[in-house]
Amino acid sequence: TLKGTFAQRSKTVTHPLTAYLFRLMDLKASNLCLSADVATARELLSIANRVGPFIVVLKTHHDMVSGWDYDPEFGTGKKLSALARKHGFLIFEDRKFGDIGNTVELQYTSGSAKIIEWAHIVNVNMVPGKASVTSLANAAKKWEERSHYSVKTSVSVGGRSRGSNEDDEDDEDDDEADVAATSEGRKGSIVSVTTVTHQYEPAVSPRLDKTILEEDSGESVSSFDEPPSDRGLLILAQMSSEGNFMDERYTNACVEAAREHKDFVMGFVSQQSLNTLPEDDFIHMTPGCQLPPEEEEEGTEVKGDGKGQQYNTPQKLVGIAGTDIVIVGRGILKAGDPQEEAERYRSAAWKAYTERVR
Ligand code: UP6
Repeated sequence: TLKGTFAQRSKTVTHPLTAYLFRLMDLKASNLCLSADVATARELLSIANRVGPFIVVLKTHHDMVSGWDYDPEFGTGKKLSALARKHGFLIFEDRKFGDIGNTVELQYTSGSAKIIEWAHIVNVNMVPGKASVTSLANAAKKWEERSHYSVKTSVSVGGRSRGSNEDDEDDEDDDEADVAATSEGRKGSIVSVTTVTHQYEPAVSPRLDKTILEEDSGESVSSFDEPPSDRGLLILAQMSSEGNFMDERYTNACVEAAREHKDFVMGFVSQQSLNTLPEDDFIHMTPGCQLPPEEEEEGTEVKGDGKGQQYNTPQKLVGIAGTDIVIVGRGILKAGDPQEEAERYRSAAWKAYTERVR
């Protein structure tokens, strides 16, 4: 898949959220994720609004943000979701869950933060074993079922019944379609069963701070479709930090777990592409990315942060190692003009991608 374009991959990938993300990347010409490691909720919303046009994923560490408002209707999570819809990006809470299955499930869905409610994507540190992935997958499934309802329309003309989901080859597994087929069956056979899924929307949309909205430079309402309501997981398979313990055997076990949960696992946080089998189409997001300062030559080595972080350029990560999205924190946040710097990173990462697939 190193040569496959994001547009092509959006059509074939299994996970609906990955398909949406690939489409977004193609539309916005961006494979940039901002790691919004800021101190306050106010700064978080402000930077999300300013950098939103240049990114496709916003990564958070909600537990380093002070002043996080936990209100389920009007809190920080809901405000972030509103900005995500407005600019077209997904929210990735970099929680790196790392405990027994039962605990990670509760940490994902409960507590003050209720991460599952506002984060499209989370990630897991697989040290405790594969059960943590299974538990998060089950939690997401339960949540997805709860927050949806279905409306069914059946047409009876003659022929065999089938669900509207074209990927669903096996009608026997589709309980709801079977029920519809049985009730309609008395009158005649069914040619199509259409399932329309609606998402519950809060009655009032979250009030975004007026000053935050006014910081916006231009057009404010985007025309991006709503993302699917599916939740997604990234497995932390490789780290950027010096001397980390994620060796090849560990990374391979992560890939194995991902293949076992393709309906929930979107891909990896990794330093290289881990798609090795022909059917693998996982997405790869990569932290430890910086560009040399603008005045220096392209391709210059980038130093670490003196605290174990190691940096590579988008050219090396996307162009050579074959990852898809670069995750940039301080490279953008510490710049004099974060908006301008986000555009510089977007353009460099996108160039690395277009040259790779050419
Ligand atoms: N992160 C890494 N390396 C990993 C996994 N995650 O740096 O292997 C996260 C950090 C931070 C961000 O927790 O939020 O990515 C990198 O930030 P930086 O660009 O400012 O170094």
